[in-house]
Amino acid sequence: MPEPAQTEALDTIAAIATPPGRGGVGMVRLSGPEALASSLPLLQGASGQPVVLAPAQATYCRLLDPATGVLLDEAVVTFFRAPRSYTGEDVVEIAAHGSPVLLDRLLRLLLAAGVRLAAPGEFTERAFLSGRIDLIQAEAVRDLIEAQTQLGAQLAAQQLGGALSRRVLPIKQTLMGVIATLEAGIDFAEDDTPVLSTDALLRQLHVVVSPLSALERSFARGRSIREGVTLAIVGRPNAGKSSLFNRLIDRERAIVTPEPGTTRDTVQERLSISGVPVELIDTAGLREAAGEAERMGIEKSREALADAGLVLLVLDSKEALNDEETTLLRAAAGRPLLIALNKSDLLLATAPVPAALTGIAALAPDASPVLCSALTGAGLEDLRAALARRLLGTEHSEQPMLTSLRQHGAVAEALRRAEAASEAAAAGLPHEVILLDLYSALRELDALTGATAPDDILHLVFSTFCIGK
Ligand SMILES: Nc1nc2c(ncn2[C@@H]2O[C@H](COP(=O)(O)OP(=O)(O)OP(=O)(O)O)[C@@H](O)[C@H]2O)c(=O)[nH]1
Ligand SMILES: [Mg+2]
Repeated sequence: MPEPAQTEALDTIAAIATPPGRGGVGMVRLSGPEALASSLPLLQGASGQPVVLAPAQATYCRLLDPATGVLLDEAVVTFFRAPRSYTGEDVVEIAAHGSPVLLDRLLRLLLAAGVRLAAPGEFTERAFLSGRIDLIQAEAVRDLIEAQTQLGAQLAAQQLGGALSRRVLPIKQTLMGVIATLEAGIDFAEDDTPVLSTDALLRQLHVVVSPLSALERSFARGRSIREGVTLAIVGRPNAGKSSLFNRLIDRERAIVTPEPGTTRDTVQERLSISGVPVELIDTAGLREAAGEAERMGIEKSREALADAGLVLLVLDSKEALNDEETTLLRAAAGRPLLIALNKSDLLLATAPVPAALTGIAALAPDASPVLCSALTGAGLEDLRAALARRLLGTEHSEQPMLTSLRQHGAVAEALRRAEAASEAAAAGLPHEVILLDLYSALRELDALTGATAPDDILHLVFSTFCIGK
């Protein structure tokens, strides 16, 4: 847990914490020193008596306009006394009926009583400022709310529980240990204190670099799960792109006909592949277009191809690569690409080898194409598994992952500095020089958990939250 970054008393904030629109229950949340005093004038017991709110207990109340005494609603009100609350401050949660009109009135009455409207993410920001959670956990609150798949939610919950922070802590401790040893060596150099040997120093630095490097690599996976991936299905007309698209989303969404050039506009659907939110795009077959509409469709295919995080190239198993496909494979070099050899059901027992294999081996030797049939469903599970491997990477690990660009930036920089320190140590440079890099690495790890994050970074993080959280 970081030290409280701010100790002065903040003002009292309020917001509607439930989503806009009608619902069974709607909640207004207050946090700050005046949370209780500001809400009590609006509350009354069941038989009109003044309300006493015991901490951490739900209390049935009548909601009134304090100026007119008009009954607004009935509510269940919970008071959390500082520091045992979400924000670490006094918090009052008024759960009334989920009527936007009512909740708006309630909020206005509180604002009239001197409470301020909360900014996006301000409740969580206060939890961070009070030292109750670190910055990684604060980001996890936002990620949990915004998770697109069960896996994404699970990952965020793990991070909220402090799993990622706990993975960073031992790295930071080792780093501080190395710094302390080197500092001691410098301070006592004149007193014959044995200075760390280069070998011993390199070994210790390895204990920092190696887990940092694994953590840095975890971002590819964490990012896919949190942000999702765009997956474009491309290929020549009639290869079976739309048929495969329909198979993957498990319904007949795209039009399929035996006529080449069927798909014109791109067709998009969201689905989850092994917990990764995927935006699947079916595109028009690539060829010299016959007419205006098809030409425009093909232009859109090329745009989808350029923007996609992962490309699924669909080939016809019976056909050798044509010029368009050859160019495409050449252009795809170095980009995440998966090849499906579709229509495997049409391969003859006498000629079971797909005609395109030689061309693929020459142009994309690492592609490991998947043989399948959108018609019979053969190989579809292999295709899904291959897609999952591409989306999640092969580095299987139950370890918590980096999920935001901010986290990745800090870890990548810490790693770069730690590696520079190792190189300096290997080159026999003075410990003062090595220490400069190590201190920089430490600063990055502190920024990661928010122990020393500058205000503008904090503002950036919390401004991405929704109001009321
Ligand atoms: N035998 C066989 N036919 C298939 C298979 N996949 C698709 N087809 C047939 O191939 C034809 C074209 O399929 P589509 O899915 O429309 O092909 P497409 O690649 O989307 O074609 P365009 O939209 O024109 O670019 C249809 O008649 C499909 O039924 C397969 O695995 N085996
Ligand atoms: Mg199609």
